Amino acid sequence: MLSSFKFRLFYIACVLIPVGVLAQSSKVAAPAPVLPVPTPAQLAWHEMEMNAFVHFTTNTFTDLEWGYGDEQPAIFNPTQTDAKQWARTLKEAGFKTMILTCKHHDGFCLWPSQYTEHSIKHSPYKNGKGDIVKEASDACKQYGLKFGVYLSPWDRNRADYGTPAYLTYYRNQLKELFTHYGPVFEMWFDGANGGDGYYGGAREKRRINGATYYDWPTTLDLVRSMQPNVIFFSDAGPGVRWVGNERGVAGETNWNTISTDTLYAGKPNIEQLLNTGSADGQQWVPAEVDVSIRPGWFYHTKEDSQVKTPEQLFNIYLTSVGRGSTLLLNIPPDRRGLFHEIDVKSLQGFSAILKKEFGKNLALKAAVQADSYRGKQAAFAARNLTDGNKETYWATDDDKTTGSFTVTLPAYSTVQYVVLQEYIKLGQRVKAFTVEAWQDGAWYKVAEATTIGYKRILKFNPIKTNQIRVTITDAKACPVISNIAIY
Ligand code: FUL
Repeated sequence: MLSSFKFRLFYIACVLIPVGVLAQSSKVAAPAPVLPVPTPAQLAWHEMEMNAFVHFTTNTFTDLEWGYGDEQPAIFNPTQTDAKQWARTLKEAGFKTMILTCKHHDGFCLWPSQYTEHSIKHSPYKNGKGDIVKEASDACKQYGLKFGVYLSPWDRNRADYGTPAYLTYYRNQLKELFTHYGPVFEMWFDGANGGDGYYGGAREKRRINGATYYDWPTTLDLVRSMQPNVIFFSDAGPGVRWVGNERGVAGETNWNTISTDTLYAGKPNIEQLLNTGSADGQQWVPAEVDVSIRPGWFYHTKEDSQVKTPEQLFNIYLTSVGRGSTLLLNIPPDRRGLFHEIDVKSLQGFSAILKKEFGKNLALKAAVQADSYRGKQAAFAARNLTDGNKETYWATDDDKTTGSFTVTLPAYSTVQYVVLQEYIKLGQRVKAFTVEAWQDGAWYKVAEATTIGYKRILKFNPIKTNQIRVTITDAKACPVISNIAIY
């Protein structure tokens, strides 16, 4: 006879375990990814949302946007440079990173490169002992920002620009930047190539073949061998792409996917393609929205009255982050080497608007119901949309490319923003959706849009409501949505 302890074991082995296995095998698996999907470094980049650009060089002192390359290093003389002021201001305004123009098209280097004399080491700045790349990267570390570098491929100072020797020079500089200044999260490869320049005294126009001259694959491999996780920005990525304009506006339809082999300089309407990406794109190369807080990229006193207002910056936030891209906002230090007071004030005002508009998410932990959910399993249920956990999501069965869910707010409230996020680890899917608000016994359509991606923010006329319904009307595969927020 079995003792009662043994009987329990016997019961567990013969009855409960098989039932458990059966129950498990009837579970529906998570949706298969819709390819392509982001790399872990790209995912981290999406989550940064707000990045800052810092343009600083001899142009700041010559009042130019593109230096010719014949500027004397002696003119670079910022007397109060304080990279900590830049980093502190950015941190307080909600930015996650800082990308510095270590060398712009004029070729002047903000660090004492051993490969050129055209640098800060021949400027009066700290008697030639200064290193602004180091100051900036140290300040980033101190304030918890990631650091990125811009190293212009076009160099109007170098005599060897246009020959193979210049590529060795350029790569040597990358070695300096990627080994002496700590982790670099992003490398910005500017596509500008204007032709004429000083070129060591030749003062002529030089044309290079943008498709072949730089031999990018070799350069990217070199950088990856030093820092494997760096994100490369260029028109065609491979990490992130240009958004096609410098106005701060991502496409209303914005796919993170695009086929990079179809991108080439001079292609008709390339800006339009970069702006929207393409639903059937073969690579994940999201758009980065670079725009300056001033009309120019460099500081000019005459533009002090044209600094973008907090409201303008907020609108840019809505057309960049709010359309599933990240914002790369440029703030140029002035001739003192400081962010100008007007710019600082505007950034503070911008961050105050963000806090005011997005301070309290009315949907957090709110009740939510979907018309269906995947396999009727809690793992894919609608409540994942409002649980505040970015790793959980609502998904439908595979045979559906539509679906809707309704959030019930704790009380009638005036709302004017709905924020949606796809679980992009499984790819970007949604092609069209609507948002409705319940009022006086009826649904009113308050917004209609196409793509969602990492984050979509819809702003509409304020409406008093206690229910918001989102309907996905078209998608590449079953919708997988991780978050809804309502403000
Ligand atoms: C452009 C450059 O020519 C501008 O000077 C600036 O650096 C901007 C971010 O990219 O291509």
